[in-house]
Amino acid sequence: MANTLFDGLLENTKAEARFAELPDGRFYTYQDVVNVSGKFANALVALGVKPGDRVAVQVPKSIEALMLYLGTVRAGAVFLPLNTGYMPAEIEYFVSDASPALLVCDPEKASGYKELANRLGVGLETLGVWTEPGCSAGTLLDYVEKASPDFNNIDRDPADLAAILYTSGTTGRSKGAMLSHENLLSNALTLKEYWQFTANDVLLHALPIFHTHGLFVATNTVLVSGASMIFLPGFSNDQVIEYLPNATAMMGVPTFYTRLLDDQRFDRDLVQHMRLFVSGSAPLLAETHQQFEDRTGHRILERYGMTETNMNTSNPYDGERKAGTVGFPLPGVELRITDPDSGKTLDQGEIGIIEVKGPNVFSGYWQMPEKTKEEFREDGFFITGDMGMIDGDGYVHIVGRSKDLIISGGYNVYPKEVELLLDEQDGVKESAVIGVPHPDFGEGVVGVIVAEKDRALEEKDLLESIRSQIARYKQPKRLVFIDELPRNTMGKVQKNILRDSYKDLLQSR
Ligand code: MCA
Ligand code: AMP
Repeated sequence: MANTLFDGLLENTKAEARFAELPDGRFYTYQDVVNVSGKFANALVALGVKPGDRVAVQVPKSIEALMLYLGTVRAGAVFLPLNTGYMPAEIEYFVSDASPALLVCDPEKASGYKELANRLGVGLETLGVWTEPGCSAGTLLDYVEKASPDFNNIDRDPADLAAILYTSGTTGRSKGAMLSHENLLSNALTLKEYWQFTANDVLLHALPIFHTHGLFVATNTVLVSGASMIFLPGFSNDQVIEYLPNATAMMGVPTFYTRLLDDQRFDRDLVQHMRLFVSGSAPLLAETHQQFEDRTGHRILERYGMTETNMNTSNPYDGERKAGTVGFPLPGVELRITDPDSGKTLDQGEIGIIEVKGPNVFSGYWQMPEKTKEEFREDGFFITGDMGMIDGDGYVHIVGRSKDLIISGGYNVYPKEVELLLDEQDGVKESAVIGVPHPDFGEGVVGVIVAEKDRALEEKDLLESIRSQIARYKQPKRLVFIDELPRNTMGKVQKNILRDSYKDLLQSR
């Protein structure tokens, strides 16, 4: 027996090789990864975490948070990362739904979470950045510092759960995607081969680590390749430009690349030595792809994935990287395009819903068997909700979404969740939330509001009233007030008309 994910990820690594370089000057070798994640695993056990328990984590990006992820996996528990932008009301939902054994939060947020943790009967620990032994960086490290680095990994089968990641739902209720050891390991191995990662690679890591992209695509691929990374706390042009000369590869959302292209320091000389730039999480405009090539000589490699499925398709490493497409199904992934109504498989060139099947695809939504059933076909294909087609050369194109979803700077916003909140506000009769073009984030959130009769509402007051209730990136960048929402004969709000009317609203920076 073995711990499928941890053993698989670390299988070919060399103890003395470098795993991470941090901007504060610290380095982690692979031996450090084993020792420190072992300490975290022992600390979790000391805190009463048992195999199968969930460990919910909302902490700033740090190497310690990564070690907590690996420690959780080694202890046989289930890692549940949460966006650092979520407000306490949002956290309460995830904690009630997943009933974790432990909630680990930012030391600065602990006082705000005590009552919630007590009420829900969840252990609360804090984790900050551990710059040196003994530094006060949260309560979890008190256990970690005392713990032994030796830990006998808990056996976990390929089908056992390694992580739960929440994705927002079209009904406004978030769903926990259950990801197994096999889902994560198989995808990491596939990406290593497909993108030709080796122990010589240095990945510039500027993504957040509470999502599939930064946590699994980036980190697991580095681990399984025995490669190393420069682990930045977040994305900023200054830091990326400073560290690019020491990197060989970078992964990002399209906003990273448009921001870099806006910076004259980002030029051919700076990136001449680079091997690979990967983009995903949101559509990369063909125009950005072209500008990037003109400026740097590199063709960005675009790929397509989802929280529920990890990575599904990718443009080839060798061979034509076709702008505006997400490439071919990855080895082991079956992909088909179906008719949204009948579910029948469509011919090449026809537009329909993208469905996928493979070892990368999750097993279902946490405690939502009905919802899970709705999103899988009987033959095991998962219905992604993305609209696409396959061209004559076999490249997959994403042409839209059948789900009402906004992707802003790589973060998903489900309009329903924001509409429910706006509708609750004093003086609001109803609302419709839409995504419109945004020069930095690709799409930006706009709320269209109908006020109750004889009520005059102010944009800034209404925005203020929701400010502390949902994550900042979900909040509308602008609100507009109209007398009536356009509806079709079935009474459904015609969001396409609204999107057209307000398409220029966020265009000026
Ligand atoms: C920040 N703000 C945003 C966003 N980010 N608003 C809308 N959408 C966003 N993505 C808000 C801030 O709160 C702030 O508001 C204002 O916008 C300006 O913030 P700024 O400082 O410019 O932002 P930033 O801190 O530089 O962040 C932008 C970012 C970040 C670097 C693009 O959003 C980011 O790291 N995105 C990556 C997301 C990601 O990893 N997605 C992968 C998930 P105010 O000033 O008013 O307070 S998808 C996934 O995993 C699937 C599987 C896949 O395929 O990969
Ligand atoms: P998430 O639920 O956060 O995992 O986001 C997954 C969604 O992001 C997918 O269903 C797609 O709609 C979108 N997505 C991911 N990669 C791409 C891409 N390269 N092009 C267009 N959309 C993408």
